[in-house]
Amino acid sequence: ATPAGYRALDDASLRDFLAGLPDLRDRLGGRPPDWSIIEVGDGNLNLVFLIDGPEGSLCVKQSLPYVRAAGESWPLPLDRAFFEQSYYRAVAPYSEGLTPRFFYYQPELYAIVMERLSPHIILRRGLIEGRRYPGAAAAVAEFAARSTFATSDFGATLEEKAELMSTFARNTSLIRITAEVVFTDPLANSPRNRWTSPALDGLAAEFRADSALKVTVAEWGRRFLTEAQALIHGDLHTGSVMVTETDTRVMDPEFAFVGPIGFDIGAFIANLVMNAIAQAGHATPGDDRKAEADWVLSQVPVFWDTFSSRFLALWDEKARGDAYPPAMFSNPGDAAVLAGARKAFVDRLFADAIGYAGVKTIRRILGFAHNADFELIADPARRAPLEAKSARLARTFLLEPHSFRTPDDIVAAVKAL
Ligand code: ADP
Ligand code: SR1
Ligand code: MG
Ligand code: MG
Ligand code: MG
Repeated sequence: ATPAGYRALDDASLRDFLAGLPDLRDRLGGRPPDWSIIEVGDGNLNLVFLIDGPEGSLCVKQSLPYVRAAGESWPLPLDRAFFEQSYYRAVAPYSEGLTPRFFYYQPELYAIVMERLSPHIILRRGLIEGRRYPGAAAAVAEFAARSTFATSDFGATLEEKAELMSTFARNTSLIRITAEVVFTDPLANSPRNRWTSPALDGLAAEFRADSALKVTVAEWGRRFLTEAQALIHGDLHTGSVMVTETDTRVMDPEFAFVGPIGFDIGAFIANLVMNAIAQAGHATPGDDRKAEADWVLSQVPVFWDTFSSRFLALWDEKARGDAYPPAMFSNPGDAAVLAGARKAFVDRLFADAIGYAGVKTIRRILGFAHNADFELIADPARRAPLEAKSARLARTFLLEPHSFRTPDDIVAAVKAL
């Protein structure tokens, strides 16, 4: 049952709620009737309000007791807001300027008050419009490197990591959503699945009949549930990043838990690749989108190279955890061998990212939650071939992973499609 103190906020109750919080009221300025409030949630799960006052603005995000994109027939516990604010607090020391500023959490309302990002837009939307964001991939990579290194067994003590594991292991409602809608459903006969039909009926049946593909996805699902490497964002697609041409913020971390780093890295890579493939579907006479597709694809190596070099640099500068403990490697002769072992670990993260990128792509084409990159291509006759190309590339990621040793291998494979 919905907790007694909870009510879904509306214009009047949100005004009252903020009016009772002096610091936030001061940020907005004026009096409550002077504030303008709009609900802008366009995600799959939650309510999001933007509040503008004479002196400033705020954003309030609130859990609903169901999956917004499905309606009340798909109930969902409210506690995702608790985990979202826990994540913002946990990564705050490492993410200055790379997330919205977190201001306040109201536990009975499951409501988070944070900085309203403006004039930022969702990265995915900007890319679909053919815009370029020169610093975005590197900023997301910097964020991922800092937040995962600091919460890994290399950057945190085992006690610190145990604390994170104990908090975020309870984010089971959302971990279950990922287990089901990302890993299980797309290759099973789930009534929640959908695809561009009838054009992709054959592809969907072929994928569901592919035992080798299913075993591989199941193995990545096992790793997702068992490899507690670091505190990860858990939903790091291009719709979880807001940008201007000069500023990038990672947001919407409600799926956070201590899991495999490659899951976040693979999510971001998969979403860049899907956007690049989808560009042709947004072409108009006089704007073929080829240069835009190439540019988006060029951000895959930027993203990986920044992530891997920053993760390794942090390991060099800030090793203090209980895995590869610095005390074991105090001989001058240890340095080169240790550097090689660290590089090998990061290379394994790339291999993990390829696997998760494959899984995360297939779910967007055959599963419940599709992405705007493809969905905004209105004509199914244009959309389906691009979705099919993405799905087949994803299958290659999963079944021929050794063909993808570097990000340039991904770029070459997309260009060869
Ligand atoms: P969901 O968890 O339901 O996906 P999101 O956190 O992704 O919700 O937010 C949904 C939308 O609300 C975003 O796509 C964005 O347009 C807007 N939004 C979210 N947070 C902010 C913010 N801090 N500032 C401005 N707009 C925001
Ligand atoms: C039922 S929720 C579907 C998806 O929306 C979220 O943004 C996550 O990506 C989740 O898998
Ligand atoms: Mg979202
Ligand atoms: Mg979300
Ligand atoms: Mg052009």
